[in-house]
Amino acid sequence: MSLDTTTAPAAPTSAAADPGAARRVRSAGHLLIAQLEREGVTRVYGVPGESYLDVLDGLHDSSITTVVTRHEGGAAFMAVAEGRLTGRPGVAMVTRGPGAANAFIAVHTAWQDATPMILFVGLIPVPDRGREAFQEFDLAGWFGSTAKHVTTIDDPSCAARVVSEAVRIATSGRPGPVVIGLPEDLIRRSADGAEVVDPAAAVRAEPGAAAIAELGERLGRSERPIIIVGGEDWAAETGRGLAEWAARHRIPVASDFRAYDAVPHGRPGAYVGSLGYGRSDALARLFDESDLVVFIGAARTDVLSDGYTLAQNVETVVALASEPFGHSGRLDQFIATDPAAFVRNLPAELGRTFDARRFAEARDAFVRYSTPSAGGLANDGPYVDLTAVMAVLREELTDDAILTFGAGNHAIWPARYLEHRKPATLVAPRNGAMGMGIPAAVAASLVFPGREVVSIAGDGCFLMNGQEIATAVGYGAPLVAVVVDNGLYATIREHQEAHYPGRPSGTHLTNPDFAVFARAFGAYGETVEHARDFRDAYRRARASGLPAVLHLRQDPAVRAPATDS
Ligand SMILES: Cc1ncc(C[n+]2csc(CCOP(=O)(O)OP(=O)(O)O)c2C)c(N)n1
Ligand SMILES: [Mg+2]
Repeated sequence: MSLDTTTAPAAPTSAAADPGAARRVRSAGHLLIAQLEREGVTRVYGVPGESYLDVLDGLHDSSITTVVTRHEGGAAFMAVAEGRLTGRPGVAMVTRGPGAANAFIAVHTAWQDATPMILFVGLIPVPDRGREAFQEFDLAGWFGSTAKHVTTIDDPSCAARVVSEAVRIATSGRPGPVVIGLPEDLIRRSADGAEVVDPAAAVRAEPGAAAIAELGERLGRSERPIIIVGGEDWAAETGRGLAEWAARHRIPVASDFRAYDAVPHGRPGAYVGSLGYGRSDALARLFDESDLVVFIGAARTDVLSDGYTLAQNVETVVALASEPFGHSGRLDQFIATDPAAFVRNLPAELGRTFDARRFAEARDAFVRYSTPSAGGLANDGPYVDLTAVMAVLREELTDDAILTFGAGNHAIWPARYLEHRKPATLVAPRNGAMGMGIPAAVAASLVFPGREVVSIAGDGCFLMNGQEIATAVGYGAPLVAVVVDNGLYATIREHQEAHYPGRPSGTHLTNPDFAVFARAFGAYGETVEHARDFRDAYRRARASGLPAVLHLRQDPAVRAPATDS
C-alpha cells in the first residue's frame, strides 16, 4: 500500500502492534479501488495521468486488471462495450482536461444508448481550483448534460459510498454514464478509517396487475398490433419468451436501431426486422399502418420513426424502466418496468390471435430483406462484394459470436444481413459514434475470452481508434476486424450526392495498407482480393489466435444496401 506521508497519519512500524492501523491509513484512492472490487469490477480501462496516481497505486495490489489503452476514447468505448455486454457498468479512468476531452465521445454514447458506465477523471488539486491551473476544466460543465450523474470525491471518507452510489445510478432505471472527479490531493488523503460498503443492488420496476390488464384491453381492441423492442436488459429467456408469446398470438416484433440482438431472429419466427437507418420499406409500412404499438425498452425516437414521421398518431404503449425519454407523438399508456419483468407478467393467453396473413407476410419480407445474395462470390474485378462476404460470415459465425461496429455505410451490411440468435451479441453505438467498433471488439474479447468477436469497420471508422489493435495484441484479444476500404467517408459522400450533386467536398480518404498496418502491431493482417477468398482468409485469421485485420477493397461507387430492391 502506498501512503502520502504528508497527509496520512504516521503508520506504526508493525500492523501486528496496532491491528487498526491498516484501516486508518487507507487512502481515498485505495478505498475507491476496494469498493470497485466489492462491486464485482474485474477490469478497468484507462490512460494514466499524474492526476490520479493514488488510484493507479491502489490498482497495483488489487484483483482488478488494468487494461492500458492508447487513447482515452478507446478506454471509454471499451467501458461502454463492457456495460452493454454485461449489464454492469464498465469502468474507465482518465486524466483531467485533455484525457477527459478524449473520453467524452464514449460518455455521449453511453448517455444516448442508455448503457451503464463509470468514468473516473483525475482532477487538479483542490487549492488550485479556479486559477486556470494546468489542465483545469469544469467537470460538471462538460459532462453535466451528457451523464446521469456527475460528482467529485471531495471528502476522502466518502470514496466508497460515492462509488457504490455510482454503480446504482448507472444501472437503475434508464442505465447511463456516471462521471466521478478525483482531485489529485484528496484521493491521496487518508479515508479516515472509512470502509467499503455493501454493493447497492440496481432497482427494478415491476409492472402492476392493473397496467397489464389495461394493456390486455388495448390488445383486445386492436387489429394490427406491433411490438418494438430496444434498450438494455434483454436476457436470453426474456427475448425468447417474448418471441414465443408474440408468435403464438401472431404479433410481429421489430427492434429499435442497433438493438437487433434483443430477440432471436430465427425461431420462433416473430422477428420482422429493425427500424432506423437501413430499415426496409416493408417494415416502415407495417409500423406506420399498425393500430397499436407496444414499445418494450424503447420509445418512438427520431431514428426509429424516420425523423418523427412514422406512426406518430397511433395508439401507443411504452413499457420502460424509466420515464419515456425521447418519445415523440402519441402516448396512451406508460408502464414502468424492465423487459424481463414485463415479459414475465404478460398474460399467457390473450384468448385470440391476430391476422395470420399480416404476420406471415411481415416475416417473409424480413427473411427476403435479410438474406444476402452470394452472387458476388463469382466476381473477378478489383473490388470485393460485401454482400457476398456477409453470406459467408453468416455461415461462419457461431451462435454466440459478438459483432461490433461504429458508424458508416459499411455498418448497414452486417445490420441487415447478419443474424443474432442470442442477446448481448451486438455492440454498436445508437448515437452513431464512429470509432467504437475496434475498442468494443477488444473489450468483448477480454470480457468473453474464447468467444468469436468480429468487427466490421469502415476505412474511416477503423482509423478512429484502430490504434487499439495494440491493446488487443498486448492483452491477447483475438478479434477479427474486417476493414472495408472504399477510400471514402462514403456515408457523407452519399448525402452530398443527394443534396449537392457533382460537388464532392471533404469526403475522400488516403489510406494505408491495412494488412501491413496490422502486422506492424504484431497482429495478423491479410488483404482479401475477392469475396470468394474471404472464407479461407477468415479461417486463417481465426486460426492465427491473434487479433486480426482483413483488408477488403470495396468499389467506391457502391452504396449501402438500404432499399427493398
Ligand atoms: C465521431 C464521428 N465523426 C463523424 C461522423 C459523421 N459520419 C458518419 S458516417 C461517416 C463516414 C464513415 O466513413 P467510413 O467509416 O469509411 O464508412 P463508409 O461510410 O465509407 O462505409 C462520417 C464522417 C460520425 N458519425 N461520428
Ligand atoms: Mg469508407
